[in-house]
Amino acid sequence: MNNMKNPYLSLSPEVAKALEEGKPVVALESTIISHGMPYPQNVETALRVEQTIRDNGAVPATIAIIGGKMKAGCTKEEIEYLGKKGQAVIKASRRDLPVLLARGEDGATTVTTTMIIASLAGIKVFATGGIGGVHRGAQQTFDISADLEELAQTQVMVICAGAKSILDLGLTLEYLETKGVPVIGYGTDELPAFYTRHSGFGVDYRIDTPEELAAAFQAKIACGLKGGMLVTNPIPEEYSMDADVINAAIEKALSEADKKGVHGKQCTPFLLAKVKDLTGGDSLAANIQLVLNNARLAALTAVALSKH
Ligand code: PSU
Ligand code: MN
Repeated sequence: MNNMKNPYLSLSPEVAKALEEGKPVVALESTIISHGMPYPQNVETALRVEQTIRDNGAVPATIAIIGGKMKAGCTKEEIEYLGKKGQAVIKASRRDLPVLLARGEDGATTVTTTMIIASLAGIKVFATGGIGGVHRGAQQTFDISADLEELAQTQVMVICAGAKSILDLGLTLEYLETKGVPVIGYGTDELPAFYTRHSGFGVDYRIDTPEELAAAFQAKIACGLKGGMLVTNPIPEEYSMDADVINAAIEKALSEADKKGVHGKQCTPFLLAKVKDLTGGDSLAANIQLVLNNARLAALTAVALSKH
């Protein structure tokens, strides 16, 4: 661990103490706050997620870049600040870190940068909603999220609700296979598709308990295998959306993005916001529930991992 030596890394006192004592800690990303949900539901959700992690025995560490520091453990005020500023905060991926840190700027961390900072801090488990992946049409656009490369190289377990079908799920799985990232279904053999429990694509392994998730990741760490593990946790049945409704909204959002020529880092936030508008907020409600569900599983898994 090099958190003492890195002048850009700043742990909150609570997170620092928990890590020192070997207590379970769960990392949380901040792009989901600034770019993934509208204000004020983004801030409310971020705080509920933190509470859920506490209720299940772990310490939450919301991760962001504030004033050129990589923070592991944001304050309530910092979460409120990121949530209010929304899309005006820079969405920070791996390539953005050097300049943002050198300039003392702020940035909302994606799955990629949250994994990097979690790993620097010594946090092994990270809960979020959805990950980036291979976009539809990537054969032409080359639009493949840096999240997949990070999963290939940084040793953090990422617990999500699968990937949205704004992506090409089949190609996303192929990419993860090539990169040697285990894709686990929690209580399922099928990759969940974020808003719905089914995608038609199989996962590598089904695991049914937090203890077994922890044991598998511990084995990876013990062998010094670089890279993470992707745990896909289906949205609870009662909150899952009608597949036809959500797929129609996704198709519409994709064709609008295409018409407007949306590309690069704007692509994912544009599609997320469009889908939310088109489904009249139902997708937001589902989004909130699946994040809470992932936070709970992440906390239980971090607890199990802390016993290894
Ligand atoms: N997918 C979601 N919600 C999100 C994101 C993706 O369902 O909030 C965010 C995450 O921060 C993810 C990032 O890491 O978008 C991926 O962006 P891109 O596709 O530009 O790599
Ligand atoms: Mn992209």
